[in-house]
This record gives sequence, C-alpha cells and structure tokens, in this order.
Amino acid sequence: MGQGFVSRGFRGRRRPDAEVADRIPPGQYLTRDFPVLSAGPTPRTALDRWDFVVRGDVEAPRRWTWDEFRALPSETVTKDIHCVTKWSKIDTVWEGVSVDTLLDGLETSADYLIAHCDGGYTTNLPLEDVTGGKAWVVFGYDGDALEPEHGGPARLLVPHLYFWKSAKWVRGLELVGEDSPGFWESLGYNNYGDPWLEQRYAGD
Ligand SMILES: Nc1nc2c(c(=O)[nH]1)N[C@H]1C(S)=C(S)[C@@H](COP(=O)(O)O)O[C@H]1N2
Ligand SMILES: [Mo]
Repeated sequence: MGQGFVSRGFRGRRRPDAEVADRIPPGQYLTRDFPVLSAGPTPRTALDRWDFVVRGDVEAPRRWTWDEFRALPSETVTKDIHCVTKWSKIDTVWEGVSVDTLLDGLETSADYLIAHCDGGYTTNLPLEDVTGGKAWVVFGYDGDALEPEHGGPARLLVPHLYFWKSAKWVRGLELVGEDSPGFWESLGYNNYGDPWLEQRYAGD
C-alpha cells in the first residue's frame, strides 16, 4: 500500500462541510473542536459518593449508586450537538443509559422535569423530550470516560435541543407537574431551545 492511500484515508475521515450542510441548523457553524462552556468551576465528585436520583412526582424515588448505574443497560449513540453560542459538532459518539431505562415502568402524572447537577446548575425539559429514545445520561465520550470538563462522571445528553439542556455533572431528575425555568432559562434563554427554530432567547 502506497503513501497516497494512507494520507487519503486520513483525509477521508473528515467530511467536507458541504456534505453536512443540511445537518447544521440556521445561524450555526461547524466546529471540529469540543469547546468547554461551564457557568462555574468543574465539580469533582468521587464516584463512591456519586449517586443518581429520580424523584419528585413519583410513588417512590429511584436511586442508583455509581456501580448500580453502570450496571444498567447502556448504549452507544452518535449524535450532532448544537450550542447556542453557535457552534455545532457532528457525529459525536457517546455511551450512556437511555432516560427511558431510568424511567421504565415509573408511574407519574408529571409533564416536566428539572435536571439537577453538582454545582447547582439546573435545566428544565418537557418529559416527552427526554423519553422515546431522545435523551441519555452519558458517562462515555468518543470511546473514553467522559472528561470532568465535559460533565464527567455523567451528563445529560439531549441532542435535539440546544446544548445547554445537556446538563453536565447531572445527579438527578426531578419530575414536576408544572414547568419552571432552569439556570439559563431564567436568565433570558429560551424555555425550550429548538436549534432548528433558532429558539435562542425568550421570545424567539
Ligand atoms: N452543570 C452544567 N451543565 C451545563 C453547563 C453548565 O454551565 N453547568 N453549560 C451548558 C452549556 S451552555 C453548554 S453549551 C454545554 C457545554 O458542554 P461542553 O462544555 O461539554 O461543551 O453544557 C451545558 N451544561
Ligand atoms: Mo451553551
């Protein structure tokens, strides 16, 4: 095999921008980097003190230790992500537990949830936007453990909404009957955040 084949193969791993243009929402640009956006310091919770809780409007709260959480069925998903600061990143590869798995069989009359994180960050979501194969609690990125800066040990991944909904260092989901704005949502960002409708700010 000649040198030409090898370098061509390397270049071939990068898709030309035109090929993915229809995957980039309005006002966004494609990046190959993975920017870090955190409203505060990176929390570092030891795994033996980490747990994940589903609570709120449920008959009995559910709680998993790290080991229990990692024993849940997990999946690898490849998704495009879109940050409200206008970068989009395509074909990001994550490993985690589907929110469907976490809520499986749970009885609730809640229509919304609030994701709670180490460090105090919150974000609100309609329950229907995290069920039906649309959201995961991920602990792996690109074949490795999710780095602390990107939300490790675990973050929410809700790729069809702007990336601020993908709460880093997530520790629990609170099921609620009434919607209430999370951290960015109460600071003027859109309550829902559909990147294809450019719902960046309140009123968009
Ligand atoms: N806990 C927490 N989660 C968070 C944030 C944050 O500041 N704290 N920032 C949000 C925003 S605005 C974005 S764009 C993404 C950034 O994720 P990244 O740093 O892995 O790129 O995380 C989201 N989740
Ligand atoms: Mo963001």
